This record gives sequence, structure tokens and C-alpha cells, in this order.
Amino acid sequence: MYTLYYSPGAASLVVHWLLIEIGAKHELRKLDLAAGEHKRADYLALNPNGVVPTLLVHGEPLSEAAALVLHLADVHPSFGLAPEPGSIERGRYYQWILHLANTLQPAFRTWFYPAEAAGEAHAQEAKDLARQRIEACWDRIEAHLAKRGPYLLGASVSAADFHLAMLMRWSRNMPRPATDWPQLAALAQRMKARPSFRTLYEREGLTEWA
Ligand SMILES: N[C@@H](CCC(=O)N[C@@H](CS)C(=O)NCC(=O)O)C(=O)O
Repeated sequence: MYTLYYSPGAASLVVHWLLIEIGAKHELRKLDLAAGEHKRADYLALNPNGVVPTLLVHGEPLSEAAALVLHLADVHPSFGLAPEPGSIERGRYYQWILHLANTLQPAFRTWFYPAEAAGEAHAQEAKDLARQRIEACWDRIEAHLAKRGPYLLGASVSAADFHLAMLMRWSRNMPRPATDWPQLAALAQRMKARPSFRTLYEREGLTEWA
């Protein structure tokens, strides 16, 4: 049994989406980030970083969106969202998820919280740099998909594509959203066509990037 602490559209989205995709029984606990519910003592006891997501797995708290993606795909292998451990495909899968989590997602953190990265006085410079970094990632992923796509691992979808789609969604109001890149746009269309995406949108009350 899973319990997901989430906020609509936040880094919890990919975890929620995968829970729906694999049909796992779960409860949702919505946190109001604007009201600071993620900084309250009871939540910090579960996630000392004070961010979403946190997933309770049989009552045990786990955090970090990418770790939760890897864990869910492993615990529910029949959905084929992760390659065989030890295979070269598995290595590529780790490579992509860690790239998304270590390079692209932190650039988004700077885009959304520029003062945290550089202080109020330099927030605009931080945002400009974040934009460059995000667009450089889109360039590289686009080139990869053109050569080895249509998914990150080739012919079949993996949990990494769900993570990528969440990050692409975050770019929707940027000067150049990820969907300006044709291979990425096609991947987004395929991911959005999954029935689990519709359910996710209904449950989180999302409308943008539908
Ligand atoms: N590395 C963490 C980052 C999570 C994160 O930054 N979550 C954001 C929402 S997208 C958050 O909780 N922001 C509220 C805050 O930092 O106060 C993860 O991937 O789980």
C-alpha cells in the first residue's frame, strides 16, 4: 500500500502518474505548498528536505522523485518499465534517469526558484542561465531521439520517459517550451495519449499542457 504526498503538477507528478499506470493501490495526501504545509514538523519528519514528493511504502517514507520512479518500476516488473538489471539497456536507463534528475531537474529548480540559487539581486541572471541549460538539454535529447528514439531507450517506453514528460511539461510557459523540438513534441504526444495521463489530470485537477 502506498501513500503519496503531492502537490498538483510538482515533482510528485511522475510518481502519481506511475502509480496510476501500474494500477497500484494508493492514497493521496495533497499539500498546499503556498501555505507552507510541506514545512510543517509532521511533514518534515517524513521528508527533512521539505519538498514533494514523499511516498510511504507500507508506512516507510521514501523521497526523491527519481528514486521513487526507479523503485516503482522495479517493484512492479510486469509493466516492463525498466530493463533487466545488469543489462546494457539497464545502464542506459540509469544514465537517462540520473541525467534528468541531476542535470535537467536542478536547472528547472533554478528557473522556478532563481533567488534561491543566486540571491534576489541576481535572480534574472540565474533564470537566464537556467534557460540556457534547459534548452541545451532539449537539444541533446532531441538529437538522441532522432538517432535512437522514439523513446529514450529506443522502441519501448520506460519509466524514464514518464520522468522526461513531466519535465517537458514544466517548460510549457518558457520562451521555448520543450515541444518546440519535434522529436520531443512527438514523444510528449505519445505519453499524453496514455489513458493514465488522463486519469492523472483528472485527479490532480490539471488543465494546462493537456
Ligand atoms: N530532488 C527533489 C526535488 C523536489 C522539489 O524540488 N520539489 C518542489 C516542487 S516541484 C518542492 O517541493 N518545492 C517546494 C520548496 O522547495 O519549498 C526530488 O526530485 O524529489
